[in-house]
Amino acid sequence: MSSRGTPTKAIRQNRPSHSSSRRLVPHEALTSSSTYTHRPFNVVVTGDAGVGKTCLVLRYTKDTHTTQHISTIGVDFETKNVTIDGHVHRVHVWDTAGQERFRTIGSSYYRRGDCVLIVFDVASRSSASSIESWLHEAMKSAPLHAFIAVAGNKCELDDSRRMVSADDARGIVARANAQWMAYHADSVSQPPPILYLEVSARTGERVNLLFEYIMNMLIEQHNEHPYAYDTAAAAAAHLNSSTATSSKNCAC
Ligand SMILES: Nc1nc2c(ncn2[C@@H]2O[C@H](COP(=O)(O)OP(=O)(O)OP(=O)(O)O)[C@@H](O)[C@H]2O)c(=O)[nH]1
Ligand SMILES: [Mg+2]
Repeated sequence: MSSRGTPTKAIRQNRPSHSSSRRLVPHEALTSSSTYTHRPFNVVVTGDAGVGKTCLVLRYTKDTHTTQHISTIGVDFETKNVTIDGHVHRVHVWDTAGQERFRTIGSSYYRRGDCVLIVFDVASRSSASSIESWLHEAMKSAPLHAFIAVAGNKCELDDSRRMVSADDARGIVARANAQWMAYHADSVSQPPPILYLEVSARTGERVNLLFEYIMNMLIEQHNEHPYAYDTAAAAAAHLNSSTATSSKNCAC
C-alpha cells in the first residue's frame, strides 16, 4: 500500500463492480467504531485466484451467488451485523484479490485482521498447495492474536471434479497448523488450532456455519482481551503509552 492514501480505490474505479451497493472503503474503516460495544471484527479472506473468495463473501453477507468470475482488483469490502446472545456484533469482511500482482495490497490488510480465512478450491490441487504460502503471508503481517481458518470451497462438486480429497485437505491443514503452533512457541498463550471446513458458496452449504465458528471464536477472544477490541480503551492505552514514552524521552 503506497503512502498516497487509497490506491485500491483508484484501481477499483476502473473495474466492473460485483454489486452496485458495494462501497469503496478507505483504510480507516478497519478501525471505525459506532454504537457497538467493540470495534468491528475484521475477517480477511485470502487464497488463490478463482477459488471463490468473492462468492463466499457475497454468500455470507448477501446470500447471493454468481457463476461469473470477475477477478477482484485490490481489496473489496462487505459488512454485516450479527446478533449472538442478544448482542449485536459488526463484522467487516475483506475480500482480497488472489492474483499475484495484488499480493502486496492484500498483505497490508492482514495487519488488523482478527481472523484470516484462507480459501482453496477442492477442484484445484494447486490452490490447496498454496495454503501454506497464504499462512506465511499471515505470519508476516497479521497480529499474533489472529484466528486462522481454512475453507475448502466448491464442495458440492461431484467426485469426478474433485481433486483434493477431504483426507488430503485435512493433512495439509494439519501441517499448516503445526507451523502455526510452532510460530507461537514463544508466545505466552498458544492460539486456537486452525479451523478447517468444507463449504460451497454456490449452494450455501456450511457457509453460515463457517462464519458462526469464526464469530464465536472472535467473541471469545474479545471477552478474554476486551482491550484489543475496544477502540476507546485502546485509544486511552495508546495515549498513556505515548505519554510514558515522551516523559521517558524528556531531557529535564
Ligand atoms: N462449483 C462452484 N463454483 C464456485 C463456487 N464458488 C465460486 N465458484 C465459481 O468460481 C469462480 C471464481 O469465483 P470468485 O469468487 O470470483 O473467485 P475469487 O477467489 O474471488 O477470485 P479472485 O478475485 O480472482 O481472487 C466463479 O465462476 C464462481 O461462480 C462454489 O462453491 N462451487
Ligand atoms: Mg474475488
